[in-house]
Amino acid sequence: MDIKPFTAEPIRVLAPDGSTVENADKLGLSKDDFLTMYRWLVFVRGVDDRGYILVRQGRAGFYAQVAGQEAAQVGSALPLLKDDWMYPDHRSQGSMLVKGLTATEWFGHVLGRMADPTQGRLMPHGPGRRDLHIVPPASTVGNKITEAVGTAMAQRIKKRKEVTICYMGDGATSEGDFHVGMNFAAVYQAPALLFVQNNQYAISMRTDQQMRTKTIAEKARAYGMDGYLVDGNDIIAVYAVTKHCADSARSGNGPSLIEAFTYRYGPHSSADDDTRYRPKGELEMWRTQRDPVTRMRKFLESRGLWSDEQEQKLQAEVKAQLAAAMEEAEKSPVPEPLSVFDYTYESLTPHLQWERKQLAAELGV
Ligand SMILES: Cc1ncc(C[n+]2csc(CCOP(=O)(O)OP(=O)(O)O)c2C)c(N)n1
Repeated sequence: MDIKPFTAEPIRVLAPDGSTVENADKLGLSKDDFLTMYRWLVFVRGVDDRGYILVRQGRAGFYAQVAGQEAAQVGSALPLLKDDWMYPDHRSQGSMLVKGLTATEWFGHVLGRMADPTQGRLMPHGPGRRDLHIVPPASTVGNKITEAVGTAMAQRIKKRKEVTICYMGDGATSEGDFHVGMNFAAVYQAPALLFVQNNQYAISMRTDQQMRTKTIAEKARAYGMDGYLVDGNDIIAVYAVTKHCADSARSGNGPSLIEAFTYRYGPHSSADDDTRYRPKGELEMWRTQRDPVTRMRKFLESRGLWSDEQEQKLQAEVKAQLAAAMEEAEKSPVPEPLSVFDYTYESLTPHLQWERKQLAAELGV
């Protein structure tokens, strides 16, 4: 398959009904690769459903679902190598799971338990894992883009082969950080993949209210890098485009911008009411006609690779796996209150020493 930048229409392998519009066999993917993709899609949706339930049950305070965007997340994380760097944003848990964060760690994070690799310290949706090169996202939209490009530049200077992927939403591309990051990445030919999940909304603001170009991908041209528009609900296409850009960056050909055109099913977060700004019928159309999980399943079925029995077995496996992960996360203790002072400064500033003393007195420890 010839992967070209700046296409007018999104790059696509699978049509919404699961039939192929490109020769999927030319990508060098095996039957097992396709099955792995599908299993991840089902797993990520399962994690997300359960994560959101925690908020509905009053056991967690905040959740931002990835439902609808699973193909963009899984498809872009699968081609990465173990030591590649990942800068997720606040809606990237699917990609983090593929990179190696466990479901127990994710639920532990949502519940603020010690099972969270960052021990309940960071903002919701902000875990990371040093050994997996997952850098925790920050709450400020777009502010990790320059850091990610810096990490990519560092790999180049050190003559290392790791690439850096930076996830952002369409809203983040309206921030100054995006433009600074794009320029630096191109000028220094950083091995960076700037991956935009264009779910068409920044909370309630539609993309046509925040930019004048038709696509985000075309902005790459102005910085001197390639920009790829891909159907973000087609996992095979997302995989192929991301792999293409990762290979290119790894071979010293610099950065790429990828726009995965997709849609989120849930509200922006558990604190949002999306019925106030979505046009009637839009959500239903995406959910029933464009779903990334159903699309991949239909593709597998059309090749005789998947049956109802296999589906039932997989759903049961994922259910059991996630129930065990949730149990483990819930068993994990909450962090010691005084530990809030640990790990940020090597030695506490006088003010923090005073605050620590106050809290210790309050707690009677
Ligand atoms: C600098 C900054 N401005 C505003 C906000 C409030 N805010 C949080 S998420 C968000 C929308 C982000 O939209 P997008 O980048 O498209 O990602 P999505 O949530 O759709 O995945 C906004 C405006 C913020 N956190 N930081």
